Amino acid sequence: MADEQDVGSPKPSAVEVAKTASHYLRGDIAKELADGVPGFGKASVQLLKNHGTYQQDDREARKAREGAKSERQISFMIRTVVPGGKLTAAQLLAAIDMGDELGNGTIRLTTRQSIQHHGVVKGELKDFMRRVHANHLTTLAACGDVERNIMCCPAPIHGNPVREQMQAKLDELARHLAPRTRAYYEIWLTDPDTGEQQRVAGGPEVVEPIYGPTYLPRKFKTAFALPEDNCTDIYANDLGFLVVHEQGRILGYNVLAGGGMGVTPSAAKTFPALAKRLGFVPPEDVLAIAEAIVKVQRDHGNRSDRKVARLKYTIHTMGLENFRAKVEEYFGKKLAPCHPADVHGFDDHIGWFPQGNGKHFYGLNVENGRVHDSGSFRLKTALRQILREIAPGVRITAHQSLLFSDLAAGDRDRIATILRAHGVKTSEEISTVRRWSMACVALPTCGLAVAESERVLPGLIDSLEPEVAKLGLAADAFTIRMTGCPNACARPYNSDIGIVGRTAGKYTIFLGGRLLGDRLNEQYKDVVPFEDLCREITAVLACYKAERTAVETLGDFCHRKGIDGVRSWAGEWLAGARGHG
Ligand code: SRM
Ligand code: SF4
Repeated sequence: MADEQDVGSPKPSAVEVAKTASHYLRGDIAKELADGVPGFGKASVQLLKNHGTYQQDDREARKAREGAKSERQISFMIRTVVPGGKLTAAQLLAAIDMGDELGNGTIRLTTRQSIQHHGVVKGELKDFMRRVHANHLTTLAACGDVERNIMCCPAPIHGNPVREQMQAKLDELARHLAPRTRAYYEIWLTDPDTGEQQRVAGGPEVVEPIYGPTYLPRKFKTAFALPEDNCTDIYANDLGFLVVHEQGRILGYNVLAGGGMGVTPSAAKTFPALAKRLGFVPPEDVLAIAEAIVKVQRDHGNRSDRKVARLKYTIHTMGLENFRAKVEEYFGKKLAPCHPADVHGFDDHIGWFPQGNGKHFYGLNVENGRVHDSGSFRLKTALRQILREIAPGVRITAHQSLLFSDLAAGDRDRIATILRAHGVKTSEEISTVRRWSMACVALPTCGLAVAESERVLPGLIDSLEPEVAKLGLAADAFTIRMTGCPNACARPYNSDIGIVGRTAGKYTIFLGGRLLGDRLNEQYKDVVPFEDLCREITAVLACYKAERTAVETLGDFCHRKGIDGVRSWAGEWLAGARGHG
């Protein structure tokens, strides 16, 4: 079965064929789960994504075994849905335990506020899903051709009705767009002894009132954000709800549609896109407009070529006006024009803040979202202690980090003491450049990676830190986002500096996006060896330092000066012609 590669064929892609035949995502998963071999067949591998799991093999282990021609060492990545990133201390503790007992001993906080586990073997998948369910979470629709984990600003600020109502709306929408299939409960949550399901959806048979039997043509992502705080990167989502508020009251939401980052450089028809401003809805219409847009994508998205099946391509093909008209038809009324409100701020919520009810919250920067113990760095053990002894509320940010809420004043020192005792820097002790950096998973687990990301970005930041300090830019906030391939899981195409894997050990550098996430960056240099990245970026920063205006951010400066202008200035700097090379 050719999976996501079908090009331009009018016949449905192989994934569509598998979904159609699956009877609401059942397929042969249950049968193959019990067949005693380490992996699943091709159709099941595709269907399993909708259940939140990817069949993978450790690519390094495979390489090491190549001579022996042994079988692939198959294991599974499992993603858990965490709407708005909101968890309890007990839930995060349980997730850490599951990583130790059934996974590879780590957990990964993702760029969409959810949790990934790696290295779960087939024989333990069912146990894993049952434990996720017992932890009051699910993996259903964490991946696959459905609405994914919906993002929302996680700041746990009390007494702010705008934030509270936005977060409540997210919960409502997440429930509304969740798949209804009972397949998940049948396959994963049926008691092996009694045959009883842990939870049974109502009704005699599965009906997917929103998705229908073939679900969506491709993944679908939604985020909520505030104009003054776009920490969820709303413009990178298929669907965005930007809160419009005045005097502590939500007037409604600007609806944004058609954002997405992934590209296939060899396919010119693919492109990253920022979401387009579609219209304005009052709060009571959020569910209906979301459903209308999802259904337009369901009925008009490309089901033969998965490379151009995301909503951004549907809009591109239909044209924005035709798309809006079609959405209005499904919505049953005209959309009001967008309110002028737009994003103008961004807060990663890292550090110590009052939360509005006499308590505080603390944002802990987790480098690239990886929770692990390694040598003297024991973040996982430190987290266990914080979660057990202080039992804070927990939020995952869209920047792969953690917020602890409901803290008393004295908890600040307790947390710092626990972190330091485990070799973990507090958020106040890390550099600004590290704080605003983010990398995708990439090697060794991601089957699409062409270059390293998570494992090499910390080293790159180590080398950049002294250069940034020498230039006097240590306090400047700019985003550095790295990915191991152009699929762009760390959203590199709207960052100040994007570093995208091109081939083993080589990267493309992009410049000119910005913290606000409302502008795409442009290619600056291609096929740059990893070992040259620090020098290349330092040259750009030197240019910024020399020629910026007093108020300009790095991205705004690169955008104003132009990529060619930066390239030529930095080239002279690198050649020593500007005295620092
Ligand atoms: Fe992603 C595929 C990891 C956020 C765009 N992404 C993958 C897979 C499942 C690889 C695969 O298909 O075999 C990666 C799993 C690797 C592993 O071993 O864990 C993977 N994506 C991730 C995560 C874990 C990166 C991270 O470091 O946090 C993020 C999980 C989010 C979540 O919790 O749901 C993750 N992926 C994103 C984002 C960012 C976002 O959504 O805000 C994007 C760009 C936005 C977008 O969707 O356009 C993103 N991932 C992709 C794409 C390209 C999609 C496209 O339309 O071109 C793929 C490949 C695909 O779908 O064919 C992909
Ligand atoms: Fe894998 Fe590419 Fe996504 Fe990184 S960007 S996790 S390498 S698919």
